[in-house]
Amino acid sequence: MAVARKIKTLLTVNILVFVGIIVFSVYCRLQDRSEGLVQTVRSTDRRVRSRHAKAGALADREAILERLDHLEEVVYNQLNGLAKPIGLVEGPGGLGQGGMAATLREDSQETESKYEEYGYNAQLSDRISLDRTIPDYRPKKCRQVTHTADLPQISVVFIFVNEALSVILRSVHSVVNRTPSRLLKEVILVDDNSDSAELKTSLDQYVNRRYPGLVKIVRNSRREGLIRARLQGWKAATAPVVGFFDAHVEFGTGWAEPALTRIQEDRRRIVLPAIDNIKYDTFEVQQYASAAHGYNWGLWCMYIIPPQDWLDRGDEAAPIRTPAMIGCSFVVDREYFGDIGLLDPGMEVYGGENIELGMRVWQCGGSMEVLPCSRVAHIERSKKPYNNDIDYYAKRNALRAAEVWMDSFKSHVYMAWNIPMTNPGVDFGDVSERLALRQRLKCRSFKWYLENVYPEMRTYNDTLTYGEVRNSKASGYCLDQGAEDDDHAILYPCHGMSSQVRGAAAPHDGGRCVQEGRVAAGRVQASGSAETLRETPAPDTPRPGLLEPNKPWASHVTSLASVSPSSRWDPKGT
Ligand SMILES: [Mn+2]
Repeated sequence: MAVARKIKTLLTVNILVFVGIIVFSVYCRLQDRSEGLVQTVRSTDRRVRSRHAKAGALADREAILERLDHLEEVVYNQLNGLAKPIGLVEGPGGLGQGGMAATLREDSQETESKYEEYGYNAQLSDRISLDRTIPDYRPKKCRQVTHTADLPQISVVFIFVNEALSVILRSVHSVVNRTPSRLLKEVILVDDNSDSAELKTSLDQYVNRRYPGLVKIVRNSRREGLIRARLQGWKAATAPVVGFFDAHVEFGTGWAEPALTRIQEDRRRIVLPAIDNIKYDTFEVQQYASAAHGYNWGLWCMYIIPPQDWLDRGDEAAPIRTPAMIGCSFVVDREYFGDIGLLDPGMEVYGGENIELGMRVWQCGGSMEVLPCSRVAHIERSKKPYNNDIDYYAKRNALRAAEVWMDSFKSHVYMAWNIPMTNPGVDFGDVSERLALRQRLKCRSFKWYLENVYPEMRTYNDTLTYGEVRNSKASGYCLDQGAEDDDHAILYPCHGMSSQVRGAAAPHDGGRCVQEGRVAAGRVQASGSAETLRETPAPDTPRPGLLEPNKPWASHVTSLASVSPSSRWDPKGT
C-alpha cells in the first residue's frame, strides 16, 4: 500500500509539473501576443525610445522566445506530438524499443482481424514508437568508413496499398531520422488506391504538419499494381538518385551514405541495401546473413549464398554481386534508371519485375550489388495484398521477362510453370517495345549473363519434354516425389505442383527424369486409398514402366496444367 501511495504521489507531482510547464508556456504565449498588440498600438512611442534600450530589449525578447521554443519542444515530445491524436506513439516511449520483440497483453478480436488484413500485427505496431531505434547490424568495418561531403541527394519512394498507417509512418520517420537532412531531398508516398479512409485524410494531415514540404503524396485513382506505382514515384522524384522501398521498412544507421557513394562512383550500378527482418508478429528486428538475391526458373526470387570470390575475399563489408533483386529495397541513379527502361510497365501487379531488372541491367552494361554496409529492415508479411491471382500475374510477368531477355533459355521458364511453349494459354501482352529496348541498348546474351553473373543457376539442356507423369489406368493419379526422408516415389492425386512435374532429357543423359527430386526406382503399385497409394520398393525389378525411355511415355505427359511451382520462396511482394 505504501509503495502504491508513493507512486501515486510521484505521479501527481509529475502531472503537476507538467501542467505547470504547459500553463507557463501558454501564459508566455499570451504575454507575447498582448505585447505584440500593445506594441502595434504604441508604435509611435516605440520610435522615440533610445536605440540602445531597443537593442537590449530585442536581445531579451530573442532569448525568451528561444527558451519558449525549447519548452514547447519538451511539452510536444511529452505529449507525443501529432501522433497522439491518431492513437500512435512518437519519441522515445512505446514498445519494441531497440528492435526488441514486443507483445500486447490482450489478444482481441480486432488484433485478429487486422492480422488478417495486413499480414502483420498492426495493433502491436500502433503501440511501437514511430521513432524507435533498431540495432546496428552493419559489419564493424562499415562504421569506420568516411564518405565524401559532395554525395548526391536522394528521393525516397515508398509504395503501398492497404497498409497500416503506423507502419507507413514508421517507414517515413525512420528514413527521416537516419538520413542526413542534406542528403534527403524528399520522401514520396505512392498510394496505389488504398481502400481505407485513414490512409487518405489522417495520412495527409499528419505528414503535412509533421514534415511540411519534405513528404509528397502521389495517389493513383485506380489500382495500377506495385510495378507501375513505383514508376509513378520515379516520375515525381527530383533528386539525382532515387531509392525504392516497400512502406513496411525501418532504416539502419548510416544506410544512405554507402549506397550514394557506390552510385556516385558508377551511375550504372543498382545498389540494394542489405535486408534484415522485422518479425510480423512481434516486430523484433533480426539480422539476416549476407546474401545475394537469386531466383529459380519460375522467376521467383530467393536469397542465395554470395559468389565464391566474395567469400574468398573475406571482407564482409564488401559489396556482393547479385544476379537479381528481391525488390523491396533498391537505389538507382534517377536518369540511368530511365535510360535502361525503368521497370517493364507491361507487367501487372507484381512479381518478375525484380528479376527482369537484374537480367536487364547486367545484360545491358550495368551491374547490381547488395551492400552489407547499408541496411534496411523489412517486414516479411504472412500474407500479401493483391492475394487474388498472384500466381497468374507472376506467371504472366515471368513469360514477358523470358520472351525478351532469356533467348533459348526461356524454355526453362515454361517448363518451371508447366506450360507448353506453343499456345501457352497465357496472354503476356505485347513485348515488342521491350525487344526494341534490348536492341537499342545493344545488350548481351542471356548465355553471357548465366556464365558471368549467375553461374550457380542449374541449366537443363536437351529437354525433350516435361509435364506430369500420369497413370494411364487411373488418370487422376500422378507420379509424385513422396516423403522427403525415403527414396520412394508415390502415386498421388494430380495437383500439378513441382513435386509432380518432371522433365525428360535426351538419351545421352540416360533418358531419365531430371527433375529436382529423386527419380523413382521400383514398381508403382496402386493400392489403398488415394492418400496412401505408395510405390512398393522392389530392388530386383527394373525401373517403373512409366519412366522407361523406350516406352512412348511422352503420351502420358500432360502438356498443360495452369498451376504454379510449389517449392518457392517469395519474401518480397511489398
Ligand atoms: Mn515487402
